Amino acid sequence: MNSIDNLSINTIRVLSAEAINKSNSGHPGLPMGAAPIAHTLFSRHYKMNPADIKWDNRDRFVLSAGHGSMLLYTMLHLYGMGVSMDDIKNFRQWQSITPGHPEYGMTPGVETSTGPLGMGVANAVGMAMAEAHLAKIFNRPGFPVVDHYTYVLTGDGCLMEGISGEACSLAGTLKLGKLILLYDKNNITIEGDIDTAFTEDVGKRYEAYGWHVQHVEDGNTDVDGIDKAIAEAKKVTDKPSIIICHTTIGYGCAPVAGTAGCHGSPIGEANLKILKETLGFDTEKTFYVPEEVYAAAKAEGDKNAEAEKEWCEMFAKYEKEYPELAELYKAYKAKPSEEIFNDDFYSFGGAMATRESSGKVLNKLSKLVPNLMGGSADLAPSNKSTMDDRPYFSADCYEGSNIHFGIREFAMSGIANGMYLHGGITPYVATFFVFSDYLKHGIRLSALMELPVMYVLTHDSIGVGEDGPTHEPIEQLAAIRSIPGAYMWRPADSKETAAAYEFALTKADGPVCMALSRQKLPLYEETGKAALKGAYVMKDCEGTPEIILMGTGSEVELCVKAYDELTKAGRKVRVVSVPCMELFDKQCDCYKESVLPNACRKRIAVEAGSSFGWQKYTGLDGDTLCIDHFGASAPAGVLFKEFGFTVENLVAKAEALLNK
Ligand SMILES: Cc1ncc(C[n+]2csc(CCOP(=O)(O)OP(=O)(O)O)c2C)c(N)n1
Ligand SMILES: [Mg+2]
Repeated sequence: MNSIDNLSINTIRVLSAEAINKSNSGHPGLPMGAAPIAHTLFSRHYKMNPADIKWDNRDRFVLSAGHGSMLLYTMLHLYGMGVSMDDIKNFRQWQSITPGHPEYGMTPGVETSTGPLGMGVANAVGMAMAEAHLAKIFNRPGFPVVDHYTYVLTGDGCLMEGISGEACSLAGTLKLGKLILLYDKNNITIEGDIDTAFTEDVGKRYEAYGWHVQHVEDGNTDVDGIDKAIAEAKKVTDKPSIIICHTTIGYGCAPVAGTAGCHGSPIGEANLKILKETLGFDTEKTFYVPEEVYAAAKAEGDKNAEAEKEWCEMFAKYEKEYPELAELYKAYKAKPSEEIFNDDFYSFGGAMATRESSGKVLNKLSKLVPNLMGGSADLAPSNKSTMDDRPYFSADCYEGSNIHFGIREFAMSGIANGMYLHGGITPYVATFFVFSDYLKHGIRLSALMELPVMYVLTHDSIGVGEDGPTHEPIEQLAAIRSIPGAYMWRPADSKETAAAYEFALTKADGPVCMALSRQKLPLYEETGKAALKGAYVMKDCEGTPEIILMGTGSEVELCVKAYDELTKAGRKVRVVSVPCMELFDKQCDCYKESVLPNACRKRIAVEAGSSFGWQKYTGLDGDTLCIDHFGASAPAGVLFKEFGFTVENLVAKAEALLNK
């Protein structure tokens, strides 16, 4: 290690600890211990241009151990990537761009929101998959248009979490050679020594996943060792790499080093003084960065700016040599044109299950949206989630765009988020709706980051029948509806399903979750683009209705049949289809009033799921026909009948309400 390395690393340690002291909250242990890893990566390998942080061909860096955010902010500051010294001083404060954990969209240079341990690893796997796919599609001899590494830094916690195991197992199978995981192995987590809960040989586990495994025994000082390991990892092109760096949490400050105490508490003034003295810093200077540290970082940035310049020149030649590919490259980065959502897109043969409709839509889109990429957690035949005209993505076929995720729902969601974050890919994932709980945190992060990832969630109710309560979604609709920014669709027919896709691909600013039926549903005249309002009048009466029946998905059919009966009996009835509550809630007041007029307070919500949440539309004077228990195992028809989803029961409920 030369003196500038030493000075830079110690600057990272001191600045991070100092900012955390100032905010009186944060996690100093990781930045102090992992400073050599971050410094070596940034100063010798990480390809990015501070003047153009979003350069397509930059390396991606994910700090999966998001609690170590101050390490990332310090690096972004030193390398001139949009974080000022004032931002550092405002760590964790109201409206600062240096929040407690890295937040995508809030800080330039933050590639994904991290903090939920392990999730960043799945994001990184998604980014590496996107890179491999795009490279295969676009690169030509002499034109490495897409050619970058994805680095992810984890602690012990990320590698204990199941999601990282799921994602890394898949990454091994896919031989993602440009994925490099840097493991800050300090053997400490919040409760102390990892021996109490984590004794396996992680290296051997990763070897078994098919990864290239290296150790750096002295991660505290051996910059050349870390450098060599990264260089070595880059040379291994047919396996992802893990570099296990043995470090000391809180390195540099004897009273706290190696203890869990410095994981998540500021080290305090006295210890900061000790840290500065130990590392040879002037204790009188605060928030101090030596000029030569800035200068070295700037020199590195300038070198990278040159790399982007060369890339741009190469791309200009590529545009001449491969004009069609260059056009396609631009199309991959854009949203699809609204014109593709035409009558043909909305035309279907007749009655079918909405999972079937979704399969048909995906196959239409396959021809219209070239960057569509996705798949299922081993349920593709049931989810109807395969694009028939495209190959599967595999180590031998990175051009493929169907994905076998394996039975790994949670990683699948994190990978899809990573693919979207990479750019150039429109991702979708699929599984049974009931297992949305397995990947729910991925949906939450899609929503938090405003990523319009599509979640194809089939077998949406007790309609699954014989598989019984473990497979019958009940509370899942309410659960996803409760996530701010997520769009929960439950289409009544094929055309509403098509609308869900149109919305996802053109307007959505968050995940679009589609609950799709296993069983056949009718095809209605009234549906189609009307569904883009979230809720709309499907059947109506003269004047103000006496009662409104609101339904979603398969229960719209029940509402329509009950409407016929009640209308015959002289009642003034309206049916409202509610494919997406969140979208309806965003409409103007006058539209909402036109669908659910204040004057009609007798309203019944009909949905084969939890009644939770429907009260916002039914109010105090309405009623629900829902399911507030876990269902049962029997043929679907029997279950619907036994749980009251019959025309007679709905008509009786309506009459009771009308006569109240
Ligand atoms: C999914 C998840 N579970 C729990 C936490 C709370 N948590 C934050 S950091 C941490 C310990 C992490 O240990 P390690 O990764 O080794 O970091 P270090 O203590 O070495 O900084 C825990 C349990 C979290 N952020 N995410
Ligand atoms: Mg640790």
